Amino acid sequence: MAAAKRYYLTTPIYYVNDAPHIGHAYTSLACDALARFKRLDGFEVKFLTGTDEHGQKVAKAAEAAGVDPQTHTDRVSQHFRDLSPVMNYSNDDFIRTTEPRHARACQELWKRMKANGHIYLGRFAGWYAVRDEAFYDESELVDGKAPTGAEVEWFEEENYFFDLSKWQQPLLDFYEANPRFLAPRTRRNEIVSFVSSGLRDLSISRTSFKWGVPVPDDPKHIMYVWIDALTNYMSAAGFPEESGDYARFWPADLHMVGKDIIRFHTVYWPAFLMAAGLTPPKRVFAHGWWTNEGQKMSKSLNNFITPQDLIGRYGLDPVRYFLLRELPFGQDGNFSHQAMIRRINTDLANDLGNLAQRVLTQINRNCEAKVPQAGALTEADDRLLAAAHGMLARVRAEYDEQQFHRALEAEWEVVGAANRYVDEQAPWALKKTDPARMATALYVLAETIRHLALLAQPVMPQSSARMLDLLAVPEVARSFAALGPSGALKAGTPLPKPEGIFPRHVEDGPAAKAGG
Ligand code: ME8
Repeated sequence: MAAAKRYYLTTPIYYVNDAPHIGHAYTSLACDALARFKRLDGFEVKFLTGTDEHGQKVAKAAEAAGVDPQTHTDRVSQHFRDLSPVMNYSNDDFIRTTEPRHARACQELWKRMKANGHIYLGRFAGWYAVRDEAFYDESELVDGKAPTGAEVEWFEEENYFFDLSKWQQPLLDFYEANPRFLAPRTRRNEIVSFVSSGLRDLSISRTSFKWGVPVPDDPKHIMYVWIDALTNYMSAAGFPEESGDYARFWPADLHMVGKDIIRFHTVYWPAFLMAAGLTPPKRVFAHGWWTNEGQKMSKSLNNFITPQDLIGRYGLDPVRYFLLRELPFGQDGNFSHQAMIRRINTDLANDLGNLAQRVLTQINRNCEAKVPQAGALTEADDRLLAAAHGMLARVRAEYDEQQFHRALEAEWEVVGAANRYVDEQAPWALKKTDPARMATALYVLAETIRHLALLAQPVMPQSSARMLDLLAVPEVARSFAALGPSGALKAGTPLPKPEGIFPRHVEDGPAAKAGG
């Protein structure tokens, strides 16, 4: 039997200090599209997201809200859980770091690192930024603040340390031996140069507050929130149980993260795992940062875009499409309403929507609302069908590099080719003169639309499903196994009455003024 194809991918677990905004939604959306792609491509997928609930930052947010940390985390974590139905995420699990399965995994990881001689007790004195939950060297401070702009405070206490300084060479060897581990390339270079410049041992416990996982055999210490947080990827797989998901899914295929937390994922995390004698994940991809109409999104500017706002205004699938199409994945980019409307009206309404609408309406009118019968194929027919059949290989390669915008570009090249074909073949003009040729051209177009709809499913699940409904493609024929001639539409299949799927966005009312 062929080895099972499995794929385990994760989002960061989000801090429960605030409600989710479009930045959080973006990371999870990219993972959702990839998870859906892999399932359609025959993989058994585990797609994990969740919330990061310990540490000083969360404890302070609870204090500010005037509630105990558990009440606070229960409340805010729910907002992130509720995002799944709002954004139509298909995550298989949602982990909270306050769950018992998580504490157990953290303690086991700690014990293994300790048993292997990589944890020791010492005294820490240095600068700590609660907002980043990170330590900084004196030499890294800029005008008395962290390089990220976060406030730092002097911090001195007895802590457990991890011997990170010993992991410089093993990490460099690991990056060398695993060229796919860290992407995109610019981030890889950044991390290699950071590690090459030398690493210091890392303080990994706290005694000054209690909101965390207790250190095994020394419960006056709690674990540093990043050891705790990173371990979520294993606790959700059932570690340390050797059976079940852990055996089937570890090492994870992909941790998707924002560029702000790449150091934790590509330096600390593989070092912790190697120290515990465990296998690091296969890949970490760090994407870029969204700004809002040119400005950084922040609490002080109160300019966070929420997914709910966007969806209310533009609809879910157009928002999903825009976010993954507009930015080259990996780069920073700017959100603007103007760009959003342009994508909706051009790519979706004019290009794909109009193609489907024109073709399906003609089939409905001129082919008795049934899949037409194709006759002999011309060179132009063969060319368009070959483009449709060739999409999977290209799109798959782009998904495997997390280049979602390029995958969509490849699909829209075929949309463009199909629209040119409609204009050239002008099937509506053949109704009287050459109905057989008209039927063939409409069949070729319907087949092309079937391919486009199947491949658009990961990014726009609802709209693609409606397109496939209009082509009477049964549920069982919607995986990528149905791409190509083997799953071709059958002549004579009755089709439902066509309806528009991607309406143009027309600004009206006060939103128009706010939108710009
Ligand atoms: O860092 N643009 O959680 P967090 C794009 N708990 N992505 C953005 C963004 C923006 N403007 N703002 C946030 C933490 N993100 C830790 C993670 S993982 C073991 C622990 C996304 O709530 C991006 O993915 O601060 C970033 O890495 C993440 O939200 C940070 O979420």
